[in-house]
Amino acid sequence: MAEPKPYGEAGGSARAFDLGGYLKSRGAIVERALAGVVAESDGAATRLLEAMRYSLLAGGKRLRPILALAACEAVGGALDAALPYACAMEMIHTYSLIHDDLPCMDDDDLRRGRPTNHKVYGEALATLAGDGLLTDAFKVLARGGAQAASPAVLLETIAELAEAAGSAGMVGGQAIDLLGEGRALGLAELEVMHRRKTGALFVAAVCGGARLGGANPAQLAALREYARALGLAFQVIDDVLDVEASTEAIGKRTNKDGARGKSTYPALMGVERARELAHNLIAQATDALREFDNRAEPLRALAAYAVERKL
Ligand code: GRG
Repeated sequence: MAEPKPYGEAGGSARAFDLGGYLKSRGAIVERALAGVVAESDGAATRLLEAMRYSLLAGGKRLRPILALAACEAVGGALDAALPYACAMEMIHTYSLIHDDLPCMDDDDLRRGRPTNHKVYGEALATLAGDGLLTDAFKVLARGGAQAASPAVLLETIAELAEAAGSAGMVGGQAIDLLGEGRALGLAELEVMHRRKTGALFVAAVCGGARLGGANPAQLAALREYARALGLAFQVIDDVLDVEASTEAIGKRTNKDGARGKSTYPALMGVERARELAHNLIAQATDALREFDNRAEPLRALAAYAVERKL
């Protein structure tokens, strides 16, 4: 891979950070790598691969893989060290969206501006496409990561990702969400649910990327704090967009939480206070990066973007 210039240098002078350029450059690296992680044909199972590629290569903000790369860069690591991990993150995120959209879960027709996986491939193949992406993510990480990381670092990264994606993290959060439908959750319960359902993958993205980039324990602790605050802020804004944005603008059905009587931040505290909460969380996230030099500028800018985004 042609190595793009890392942002900033240790002790280097501050300059205005071009987040648009950064997202474009790191996004392009992620897209290229993702295009190669699922084969195009496999004899009798080619339709399964097609279903996996349909959702994986459908765009999306690529926020989790870009966060993994940015965290790797923030601690002075080379992008190649975190690229298989970045791909694994997006594969797991995509599987969660495919399964979340199934009729037995949120029953959605539109995702990333196109028909959901099961609308095109049917429920059974969509379920398998999600299963394939989840399982293959660990293959991509274990095989690709072995070239850049020590066995101990890679093993810890794999364990942390499994924990974040599984019953202790995202899957557990999804279960809390489903089991809580039809009953009003308080703010504390809502936070616990979102920290697992959405936040855990953000923490894994940042900490895994940093670990593979050679982070020391103090850096990892600070980055964990950053990612915990960022993940929750992202979710608060997701709730706000569900109320305020149009379906055309964000490429998925909006106002679905309210329609289902689900507890959300705007429902519990109003849109204005929800936005204020998100801004406070981003201030916390940014403060957690105080010891980092300007190689953490992408992480700082990504935090601001998470609350200012319109999709
Ligand atoms: C089915 C195991 C399982 C888990 C589902 C992530 C998730 C858990 C459900 C998605 C539902 C949802 C809308 C959650 C809110 C936050 C979120 C994850 C939004 C989607 O992520 P983006 O905005 O999407 O990063 P793109 O398409 O840009 O990647």
